[in-house]
Order: sequence, then structure tokens, then C-alpha cells
Amino acid sequence: MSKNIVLLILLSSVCYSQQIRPNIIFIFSDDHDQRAISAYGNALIKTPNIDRIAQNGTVFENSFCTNSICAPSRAVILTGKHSHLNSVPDNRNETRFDSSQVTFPKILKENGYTTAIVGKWHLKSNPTGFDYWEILNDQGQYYNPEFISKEGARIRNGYATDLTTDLAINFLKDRDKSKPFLLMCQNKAPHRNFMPKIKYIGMYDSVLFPLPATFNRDYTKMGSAAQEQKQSIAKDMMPVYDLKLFPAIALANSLSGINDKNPYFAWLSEAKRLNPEEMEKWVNAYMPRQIEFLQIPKDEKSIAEWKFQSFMRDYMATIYSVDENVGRLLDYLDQNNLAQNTIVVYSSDQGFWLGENGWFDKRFMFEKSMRMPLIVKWPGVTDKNKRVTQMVQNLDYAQTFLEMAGIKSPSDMQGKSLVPLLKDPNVQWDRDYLYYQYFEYPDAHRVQPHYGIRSNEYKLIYFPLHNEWEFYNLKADPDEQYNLIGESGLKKTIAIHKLRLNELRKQYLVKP
Ligand code: SGN
Ligand code: CA
Repeated sequence: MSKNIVLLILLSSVCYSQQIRPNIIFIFSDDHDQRAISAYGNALIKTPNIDRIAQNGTVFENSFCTNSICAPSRAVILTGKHSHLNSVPDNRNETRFDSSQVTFPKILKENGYTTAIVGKWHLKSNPTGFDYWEILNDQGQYYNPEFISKEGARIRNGYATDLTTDLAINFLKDRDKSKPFLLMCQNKAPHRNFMPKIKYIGMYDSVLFPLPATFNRDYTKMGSAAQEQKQSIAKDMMPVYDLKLFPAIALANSLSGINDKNPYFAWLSEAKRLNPEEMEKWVNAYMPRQIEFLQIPKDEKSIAEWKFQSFMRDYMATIYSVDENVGRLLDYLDQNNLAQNTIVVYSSDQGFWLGENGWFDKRFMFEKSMRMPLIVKWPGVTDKNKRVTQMVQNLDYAQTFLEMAGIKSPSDMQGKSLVPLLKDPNVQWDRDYLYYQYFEYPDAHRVQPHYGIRSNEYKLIYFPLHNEWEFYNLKADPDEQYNLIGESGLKKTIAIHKLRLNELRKQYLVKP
């Protein structure tokens, strides 16, 4: 451990107060958009158990990430530092989390907490700062997945979301009961390729999800980044891998996307994990979808809409399991006298496009992908169903967890503890602008690198590859359809945002 870390830990110990320290459970999913949580007040799906957290807690309505992609979001959360400082700007294979860094779990552990992480980790290097860890291998698999722990790798039979929660509950049972704990329970779901538990396949088949108004957006009027991206449901979703069309049917209809990967391989990479009996159930469960596809008209529009519905049905069915398992964890707390002294947080690494602009995936600084869910239940502090509208970011989580435990955070963390907002949603919150930066290019979806700032009313984005600026009025145009960068009436407002962007880049130590 470096001298700096020891010093920081000693400093924080001095400030640590002797009051009863709360336990913290951080439930974190992958690609779970706010709109797929009923506590956020929408009708896309009911999530009664996640809503239980909200019913006795605080819902952050304007919660955002700093870089809308998996590993980077996780690194920001652990370190409380932006991507350009925490060693993980992107998801590329070569990018590894520098595990010698100060993280909030390390500080909690040094201050007497038992710390554990189960499920998706995705940071390449092994977890540090945890007494117990058992993680999915890299992106992880849905069926009979491989888990890695200090003892090595092993396959566990079952469905990833259930297994992750089993591990979380086992940790709670076996933990050292004389200490407070931090438990990070991190789901793979609802990440691509959206594979529901077999018994839930088809559960939303009778639902027709509303097609977003922007589904058929005309890209020719958008900037080069939107024109270049490869995250179109119609063109880039793979019929076999993503949509579970049986390979022969997909090939016979020569659907676009079928050649992106060997369709058999991509399909089998997940489905082959099933044993013959499970495989038979899986194939039977997806049979109605094959029949439905054979019956639809084969024009571009009908196929695109069919793809949208199929994707949404699977995405939501994976969330059904997430919600069910959140319920199991909450029940365990209730039944074991832990609920009163345990903070429960629900979040996900970023948002997800659910058909707006015709897209899936994330990455862009636009609202759909930049937003992330954040719901916090802290018995005795948050009361029923509070809503916070101030802008917060995943950059704030580390300092929030530390303050919850009564620990002062290191001065080089770049966020701000959310504890004052949890205590009083109307407290003076001195943050008018958020900084965002996305780095990964060209893989996997050819989203150009960009950075920018968001204020309550506007968003300014810069795409350096082609030196393009975009400016949106979020109140008048929440779907970010009209780039106002050339609008003469907005010259002054745009200039202020450019100025603030430069100041934020300096403040956050971004190299020019
Ligand atoms: C994989 C997916 C992408 C996804 C990234 C990042 N492709 O590369 O669609 O954007 O993960 O996801 S897949 O063919 O492997 O499914 S993230 O959640 O890790 O950021
Ligand atoms: Ca993700």
C-alpha cells in the first residue's frame, strides 16, 4: 500500500465517529434505464420491489453518469474521480483498473467495515479492498455462469441474477456480525444480449411497448456522430444473438446484422451453456417468437418494429428477475432484523436507449444514455418517497458512502456527498453544471468521442473528430432533436456554456 493511501486512511480514521454505523447494501445493475423502473413514474414495466426502496426513500430524478459505459462508470463510482484520472476511460480489453488506487470500499474496510462484492465487476484486475469477492468473469454470462473468487474460477448452475443474490445473502448469513458491512450486489442484467430466466421468457409477449416518437428519426439532419453510430435497432441488432430468432429463420430471411458475427457462434456462446434439458425448454419458450416473425409482413418498417418489440420484451423480462431478487434481499433484511440499520441503494452504470432515435445501447451524452437510476433508502434519514431534482452524478457516490459511515473523504475525490440532499431534498445545492466525457472509439458501436456540459436547461457537446458542436435546449426539446449551435439568439448562452466547460475541465484536471 502506498504511503499516500496509509496517510489518507489514518486521516479518515481520526474523523470517524463512534456512533452506530449503518450497513450499506449497494444493488447495482448493468444498463438498467430509469424508464424501466416504476418508481420513476412510468408505465413501461412494474418493478414493485425496487419501488419498495423508493417508498421509504429518496428518488434522484436528475441523476447522471460522467461517461456512459460500463467499466468506466464502475471506476468512477469506486474512486470518486473522473475517467481521465482513474485509469479506466473505456471498456477496451487493454484497459485495466489500477487496483492500487484509493477506493471507497478500501477506506470503509480500513475503518472497520466488512466489505464484499458479488456479481458483475468488469474491471479486469481483481477486486481489492474487499474481504470477500466473487465476481462474474468479465461481462459474465446469464446461464450457468462462471464466477471467479480468491479460490479461482468455478461454474455455478443457475441464472446469473438469482446466483448473484444467493451469494449476497450467503455473505449476509456468514459475515462477522460484530462489524458493520458494505455489500455490493452487482447484476449482469439487463445487459445485452438480454437473456431472461427460462421460465420468464415470453412473459411480456402480449405487451405492445409504445414505439418512441423518434423511432424513425431522419439522421441526415443530425451531426456526423449520430449518422456514424452503429446502435440502430433496425440495422445493428443481431437477429440471432440479440433477438433469439433461430439461425435458420434469420438466414433464410437474410436479415441485416446476421453477418456481423457468425450467427451460430454468437447464439451458442450464451445458449450453449444450457444443458440439453434446459436447451429444450429454451427453444420451446422462444418458439412463439419464431412463429410471430414468420407471420409479420417483411417490409423494413415491420421488421424494425418487430425487432423493437422483441428486444423490449427480453430486456424487461431480465429486469423482472432483477426486481424479484431485490425483493429477496429486502425480505432477508426484514426477517433478520437488519432493515432498520441498513442503507439500501439501487442504481445502474448508465441509462439505455429504448428505441428513441431508433437506437439501443448507450455511450452518447444525450439524456437517454447519460441518465442513471439512483434510489436510496436510509432508515431514520430518508422518509417516504422523497424526490430530489438537483443534478447529481455517479462521481458523488464514493463520498456519499463515506459520509454515511461518518468518514471524511480524501480531498482529491472530485464529487460531492449526497448526504445533505438525503437529509433535506430542498437543501441549497451548489451545482449548476455537470461535466461528461466519452472516449471509446470506434468499437463497439462507432460512437465518436465527445465531451460537454449539462446545465438544468441546456446541453453543450463537442465532437473533436470532426470539430462539431451541438447545443440543445432541454426544456423545449427534451428529446434533443434540434441542434441550436448556430442559433443567433443563443450566442450569449452558448458562450457562457463554452466558458463554463473550459472552467470545469480545469477544475477536474482534464489535460488540454
Ligand atoms: C459489449 C456489447 C455492446 C456493449 C458493450 C459495452 N456487445 O461489447 O453492445 O455496448 O458490451 O457494454 S456484445 O456483442 O458483446 O453484447 S457495457 O455495459 O459493458 O458498457
Ligand atoms: Ca452497462
